[in-house]
Amino acid sequence: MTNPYQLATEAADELRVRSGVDAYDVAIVLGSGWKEGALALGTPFAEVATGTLRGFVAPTVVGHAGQIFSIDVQGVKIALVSGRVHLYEGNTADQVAHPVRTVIAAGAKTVVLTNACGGIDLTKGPGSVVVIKDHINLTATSPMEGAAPPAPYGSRFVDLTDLYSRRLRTAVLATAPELSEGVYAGFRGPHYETPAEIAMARTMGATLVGMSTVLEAIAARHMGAEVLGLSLVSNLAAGVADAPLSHLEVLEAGQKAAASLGELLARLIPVL
Ligand code: 8IG
Repeated sequence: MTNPYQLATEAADELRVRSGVDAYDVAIVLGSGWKEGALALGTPFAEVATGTLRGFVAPTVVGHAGQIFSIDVQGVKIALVSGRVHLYEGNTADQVAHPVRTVIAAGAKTVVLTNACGGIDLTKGPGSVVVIKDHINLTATSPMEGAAPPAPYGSRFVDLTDLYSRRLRTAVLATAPELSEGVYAGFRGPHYETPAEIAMARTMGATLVGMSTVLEAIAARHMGAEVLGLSLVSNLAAGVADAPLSHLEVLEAGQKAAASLGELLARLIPVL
């Protein structure tokens, strides 16, 4: 089988041809609720269906279509990656990481990972945007598993001390002081947690829970990109409030937040 880096390089070459972009500056991976706001940043001058690129698996989740939009925001070439894929769809860690590896192979030096997640902290309820300070990978897998990465990529034993770039976090908080930071616990899902699992995550130091982001962040850091993580809290996690959780609630929270997420991204682009 082709190694994941070779596959990403080939997909990146196809993406370059189809988009006309020689090298992206920034990639933004769009989680639930973020797509509409991100598309308000600028009119795409190219749109590539990920199903036509090597190595991409089709998303199976409602609200996640597989497309890479290319936009130019004041000279910054941005790839908007819509149609994230997850472990819980039956994908491997490498398949989950492939879109991020592709856009980095296509030049992106900064990767913004957005998501919708559950909130553990009652003071950061639905609609809050939280900057990811660090994560706890509870998926029991890693995109670094498998054969050693080929040159020029570094060792599979990648240092994650500064996984979510301090430089970017500082710049983002200076620009958007209304935001706060949190620790994201990445579960496999797709079931939501039990109240006991949320109590465990809280004890471990997590303030956010989700089913994405962690594997992409590791792969992006390994390839040398600077990583920023932005979470939209869509629901309070199990047992935090009295109400049951629903996927519909998640989609609605995203729709309601769309305009403000777009404005936030527009403010952040110049400081990335
Ligand atoms: I949106 O409560 C969203 N994604 N694991 N738990 C997990 N993922 C989520 C949740 C949640 N809400």
